[in-house]
Amino acid sequence: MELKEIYQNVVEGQAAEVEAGVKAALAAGVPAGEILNQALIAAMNEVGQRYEEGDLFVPEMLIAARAMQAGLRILKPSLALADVKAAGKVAIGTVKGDLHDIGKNLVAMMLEGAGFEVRDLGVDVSPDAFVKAAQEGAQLIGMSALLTTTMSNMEVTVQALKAAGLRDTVKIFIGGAPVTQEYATKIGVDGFAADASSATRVARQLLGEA
Ligand code: B1M
Repeated sequence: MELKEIYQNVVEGQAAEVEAGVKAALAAGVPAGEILNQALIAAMNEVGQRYEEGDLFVPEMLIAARAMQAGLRILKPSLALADVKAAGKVAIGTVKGDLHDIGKNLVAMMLEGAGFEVRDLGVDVSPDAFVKAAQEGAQLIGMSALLTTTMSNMEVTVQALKAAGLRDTVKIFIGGAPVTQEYATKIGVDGFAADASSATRVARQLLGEA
């Protein structure tokens, strides 16, 4: 199957076709990095752009992201063998007290689609768990919050990273419906993203890859 077909199937959210396409491309000897960059990541870039332009909506973006992940699962062992360099290591989670994960999952999927190595810490993530992830090698910490009452745990986590002496070794970015750039500036994090596709752009900028 051609890369163009895999690309189109990701955009259209056809997970089974993407899986079959990636298998066929690998069997035909197409390098894993080429499938990743020219089909999966390129397609998710288009999806993200169309979402920002209001041409696609959250459900379509989720379905496309799931199709991309189906392809990624097939590709992952070959990528490890081919030693394709990850764009960076990100640990992402929804902050303590907050159980909303749809937006966070979408951001995580988009980051994976953009080539980042993503460690999903889940929901209700304590400041200590973010600190541990930083100690274990995360270069970027991503925090999501959907409740005005849990947003303050973003600042608590920043303080915990500072107390652990890790603030200068990681970049931090935040997002979620009630979160704003103003709030990000106030609590001293490095970036804010309003949605999943701008999150990948912010992550790239923070690691100096934009
Ligand atoms: Co809840 N809830 N909820 N809820 N819920 C909201 C957030 C609320 C606005 C509804 C309302 O009252 N209108 C309200 C919050 C009010 C406030 O704080 N101001 C609310 C409330 C009050 C609650 C409970 C307290 C209700 C109760 O029990 N009394 C309770 C809290 C539980 C808890 O967390 N401790 C609760 C529970 C739930 C459900 C479990 C039922 C369910 C969550 C299921 C799940 O996530 N698995 C739920 C849902 C679904 C919602 C709404 C309806 C939808 C949220 C969502 O998934 N949006 C929501 C109302 C609404 O937003 N319209 C609501 C779609 C998602 C794709 O968008 O998450 O914004 P979003 O993510 C976006 C961006 O924000 C951004 O990118 C994403 C994609 O573009 N983004 C990031 C998100 N994280 C990012 C991180 C980044 C960068 C960008 O960098 C790291």
